[in-house]
Amino acid sequence: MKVKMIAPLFAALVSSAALAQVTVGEPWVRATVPHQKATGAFTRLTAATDARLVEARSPVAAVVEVHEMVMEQEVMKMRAVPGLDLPAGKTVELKPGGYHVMLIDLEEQVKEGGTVPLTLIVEGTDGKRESIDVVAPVRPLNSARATHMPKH
Ligand SMILES: [Cu+2]
Repeated sequence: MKVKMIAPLFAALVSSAALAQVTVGEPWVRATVPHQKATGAFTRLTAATDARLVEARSPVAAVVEVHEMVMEQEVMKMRAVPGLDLPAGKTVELKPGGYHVMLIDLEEQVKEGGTVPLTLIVEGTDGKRESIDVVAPVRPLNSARATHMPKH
């Protein structure tokens, strides 16, 4: 068994992920307005060895999915994907307008200044799964490009 330490870029946020084969950089969740039922979570994932993000969970949402954005008849739409490949050594960015973790059926408003716990489940090529817990700060609605107001 080989154990490889990766220097964490965001020590405070990834402390629980430091032993994982996937480094989670700068996670954040977009704030919601009252009664908004869904929002996105974003981060940068870097795998030490080939892996795949296969599942995500959060106590704030009844349903959590990994989404991609696709162009359909000149309209950007998002749809769930069964997983997201994380090639070894390559940083995969989950960002507004691209891949994201979708938090659906929110229990309550996600407010700026708060935090959202997220669990990311990654699977190695050997089929071994590992869960990574992170605490993502909530950023304002208009953070980055507000390209997608989810409608589920
Ligand atoms: Cu989405």
